[in-house]
Amino acid sequence: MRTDTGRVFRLEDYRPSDYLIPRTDLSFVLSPDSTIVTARLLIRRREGVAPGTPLNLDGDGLTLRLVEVDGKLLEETEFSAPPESFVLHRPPAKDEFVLTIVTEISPSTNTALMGLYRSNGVYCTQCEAEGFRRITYFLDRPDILSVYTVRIEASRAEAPLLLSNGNPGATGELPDGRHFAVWHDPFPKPSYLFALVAGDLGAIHDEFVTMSGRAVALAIYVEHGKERLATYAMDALKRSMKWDEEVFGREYDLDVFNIVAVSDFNMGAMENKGLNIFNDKYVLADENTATDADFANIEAIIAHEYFHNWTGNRITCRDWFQLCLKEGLTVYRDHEFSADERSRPVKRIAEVRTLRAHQFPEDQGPLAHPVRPRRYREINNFYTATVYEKGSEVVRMIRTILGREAFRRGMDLYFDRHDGEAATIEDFLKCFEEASGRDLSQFTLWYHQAGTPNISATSAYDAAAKEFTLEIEQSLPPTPSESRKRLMHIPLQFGLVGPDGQDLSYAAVEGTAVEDGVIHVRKRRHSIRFSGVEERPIVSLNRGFSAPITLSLEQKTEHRVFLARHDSDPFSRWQSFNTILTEATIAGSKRILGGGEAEFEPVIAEVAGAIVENENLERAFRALALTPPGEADIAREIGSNIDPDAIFAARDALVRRIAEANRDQFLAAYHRLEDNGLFSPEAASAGRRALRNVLLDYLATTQDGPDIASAHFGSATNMTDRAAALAVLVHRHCERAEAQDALHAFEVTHGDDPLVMDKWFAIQAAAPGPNTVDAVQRLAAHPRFSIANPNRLRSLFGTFFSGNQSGFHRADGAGYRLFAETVLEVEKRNPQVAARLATGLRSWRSLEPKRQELAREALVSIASTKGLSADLSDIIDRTLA
Ligand code: 0A1
Ligand code: ZN
Repeated sequence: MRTDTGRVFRLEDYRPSDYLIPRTDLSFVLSPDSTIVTARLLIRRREGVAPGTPLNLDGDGLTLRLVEVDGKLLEETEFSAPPESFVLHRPPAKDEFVLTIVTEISPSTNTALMGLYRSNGVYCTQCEAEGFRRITYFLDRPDILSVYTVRIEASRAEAPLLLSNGNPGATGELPDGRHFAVWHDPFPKPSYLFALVAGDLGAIHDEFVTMSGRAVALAIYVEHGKERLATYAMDALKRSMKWDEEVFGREYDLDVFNIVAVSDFNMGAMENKGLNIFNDKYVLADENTATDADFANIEAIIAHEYFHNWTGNRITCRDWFQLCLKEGLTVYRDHEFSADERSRPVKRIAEVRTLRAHQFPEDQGPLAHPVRPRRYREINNFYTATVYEKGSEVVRMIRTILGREAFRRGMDLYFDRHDGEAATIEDFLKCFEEASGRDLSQFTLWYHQAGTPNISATSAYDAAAKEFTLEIEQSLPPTPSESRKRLMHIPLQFGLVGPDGQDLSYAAVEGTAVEDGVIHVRKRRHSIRFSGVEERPIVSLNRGFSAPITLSLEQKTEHRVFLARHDSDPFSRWQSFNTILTEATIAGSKRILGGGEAEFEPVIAEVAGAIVENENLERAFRALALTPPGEADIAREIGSNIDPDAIFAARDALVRRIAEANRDQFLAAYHRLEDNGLFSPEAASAGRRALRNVLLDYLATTQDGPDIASAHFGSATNMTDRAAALAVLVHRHCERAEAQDALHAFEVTHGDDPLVMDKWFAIQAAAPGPNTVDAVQRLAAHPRFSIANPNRLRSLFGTFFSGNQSGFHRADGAGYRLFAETVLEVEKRNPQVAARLATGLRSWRSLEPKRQELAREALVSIASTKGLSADLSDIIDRTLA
């Protein structure tokens, strides 16, 4: 493990390397404790670099066994190999030479899960971002593209399956029960896309014929006995391949495409060329083990990794500052895929909820950074919601500004021009400027400035003149190390909604660029006058969430109610009701803090009732509309001096109020939506379950709540319903025997399935209230829990620290003490996962003063621990700064 050196990497320091590595031949002789890696690297001096310039390679924790140049063994004086690098002092003066390096590594003791490690007895690799240097010395940076040939040798009994990138080559038997396989990847790639898997796994196989008629052999490898659980992932893969051909004109390029599911994985999945490696959570699914959300995630992540083949692999990043070039764009592509495969409005609402839950707090706290950061200490900490989700929103805005056709021309130009290269954000933007003739220079600020812009708006209607005016003002709050911000180009989709719910037309508009239903905000203030507006409209702003901003729009509740009922844009319709619920909860929490009780206007419950009954709306949409904003959403809106207990109480009161007012109607709807016993993971069926389960959550607060939830649990024929009922019981009735019985029954049925048990841990870790700290501590000692496995850690501790407002932020600081202890314990094995857990306190400064002080103490206790990893100290230092 690298400990913190405090080194900062800066974008402006980028310079090309002195040497290139056009060919890389690797040989692995696998054994758990001592794997021998022989790297034969064709090294080419870059033009203009002085002959004899020292060659510096990256390394991390390697044991060097041997070095040769052009087949000649080197003396120890000719090179040095301190822990983090290899230096060849005087390389041959000729243009090219072959450097052979033999290193020894120990996969079985690699607990950081970076480089070559073992998961359940399977050898696997994770090289992004800087894991390849834990396998061999190399120019481990994304702008070094090399053609790889890989030979893997292992015991056949231990590893009958030997996989690497590219296409399969020779295989053969060796003495002593060993065998080998050779793989060749003709596409030059950066080292972070290297992968190797060796082990004893089961598989499902299929085939995809590409648009030019080439047959590609597809395989998904999983633990023996779990093959059947990979069928949904395979189906998603084939749909992704087809979609990328149809929508982006991108065809797959190798003879094989392999996916391997492993149970120990730091992130979701990895796009290694031709050999994607997945966290098994995002491959394995059937109705008894996976929820509808799991199916949707599997579809999205399978697509995401596959789409990287073009956006990431064929065109990669020049340096890690450009991470959003591949991630923001690929998230945009997977969002579009899911929108096409499922319901576009429902998908959009889900995306915005995710963005607000994960990216907004990042942007509004001490870890804020631009979509393209300018500096980092540990790149692993920049796989963030800002780079991924906001990065995707920025691409979506480009599409909104350019329109569909020009956007597609820009993408085509990008693929044509940069195929086989390591590119930058500037390269990317230039393609859209050229393809559309538009000037995107002001828009570029979305990549460079951190923080969430705010738009405030007021409106007025002059009935006599038939004029409607909109006053719009943009502002961007300061973020760490960026106190002054420049004005952004914000594309706001809008409509002027008339009394019948239809958009009103207008004769002319004055004051700014309004184009095809989009206001292009570029200045601090805009005064926009629409003339010829026949009736008083209600303005619907930021339709479809066209820009990732916060909106301060003075609007009466009755106008919001009108939009919630009638806006033709489904996103805005959802937003209007969500804003009503948010504002009501905030007002309720203020009253509670003042010693009173939360009160709610009756119209809120009325609208909720009307939504349930509105058969013109998709069920999944209705489910989302009825889902009250989470406690963290409310806290974010309040912004400072947060008391999570008051928010919890207000939200709970709102749910009870809505349920009480609509009890009979909700119960009737709940019964109407009953399961017919036949399961399909498709969006329409999932929507029915989602609506029924939201109703269950409301009904659980009413008189027969525990009985209804318990019956729901007992009769569930799929995991979505079972997990929903368990959550309702544990979160709303944890003191009742029904809750404990359900927990027990769930454990008896699913105790041997770690991924399902993750739900059991997570549901308990998310239980609101002061007792959950102790419960989480108890669960950490449960035989099914393991501190070594990232999925277990995330389900128990990740859920508690980042997903349980009232439980984690217990007033006496017990949650924070558990936080410090756990983060330090995890860090000893896996710094990357520890650093992620540690982001659970990133919003500590918005807490009320007492909690703030207790949180600060916990953070300081971590910061003052000696020998912290670069990953963890980077997060803690920035959080405290
Ligand atoms: N590129 C992957 C995500 C990923 C990033 C880092 C990892 O290890 C440190 C692993 C995976 C993706 O976007 O899917
Ligand atoms: Zn990605």
